[in-house]
Amino acid sequence: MKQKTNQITIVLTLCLILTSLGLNTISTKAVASRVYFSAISPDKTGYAIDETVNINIKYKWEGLTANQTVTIQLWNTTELMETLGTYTTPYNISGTLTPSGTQTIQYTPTSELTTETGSETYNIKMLSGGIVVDTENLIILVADSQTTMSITWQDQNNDRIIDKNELVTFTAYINWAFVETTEAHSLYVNYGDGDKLLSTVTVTAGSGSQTVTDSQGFNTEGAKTATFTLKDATGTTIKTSTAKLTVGTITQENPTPTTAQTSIIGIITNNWPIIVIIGAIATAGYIYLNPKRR
Ligand SMILES: [Ca+2]
Repeated sequence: MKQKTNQITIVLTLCLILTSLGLNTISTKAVASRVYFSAISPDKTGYAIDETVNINIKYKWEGLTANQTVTIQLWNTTELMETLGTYTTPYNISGTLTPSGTQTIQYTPTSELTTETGSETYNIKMLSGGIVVDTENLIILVADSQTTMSITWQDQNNDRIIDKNELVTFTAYINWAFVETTEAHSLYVNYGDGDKLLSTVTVTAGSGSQTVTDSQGFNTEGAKTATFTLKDATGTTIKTSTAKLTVGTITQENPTPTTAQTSIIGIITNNWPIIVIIGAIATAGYIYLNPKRR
């Protein structure tokens, strides 16, 4: 009788084990319901002082069986700055069910994120029922305005020899970035006989470029200069660039830079604050992760 009881106990135990294994298999097959950030980024790689920041937030949801509303908050390192908004997953729209999906929404914070130059890290938090369910970093780079100007020239018959009274066409390439507000500038040229107003250059907010050309002949041989000066509305010099050339039967050494070369130089020059900041972050990270190397 005792032996039979033992057999029943073993069978029941096996049944329990098998049942729990079965339940585990079922529960791991079910997709956990969740809403989370799949990507967060500012709408620009760098901002001018006081420029408006837009934040692109991409949501994903999966395994939902009902609509889920989450609250999105902007935090600095220690405290809540503002609630950016709420987002309700469109699980059930007029009977069409989407248990998983993706949505991108842009938020414009009212908090001032661009008052100082440099790099600042913020946190974007997602809350559901008062509990933080996801957090992502948001890095905002703010840079001082940058303006570059380069000058190229081309003689009329393009043999790089400037004859007396041969017309030379000068081109000024002006590039700018991280400019706070649009402002009218003036471009002057001086061929050795005083400043001459060439053109108005509208330096637009953000980044941009403009080229200005002018032609000039020289009625004497020898060393000449063409100095281009960009001034703002108050008459303050923003940038000066000088082309040096020789009039007479001398082949000039410098080849004319192409527009492409100029723009690559411009890109590097215009983005140097970001390159420096990224380099500093990378170096700090390397030192932090490799303390034994110090
Ligand atoms: Ca020539």
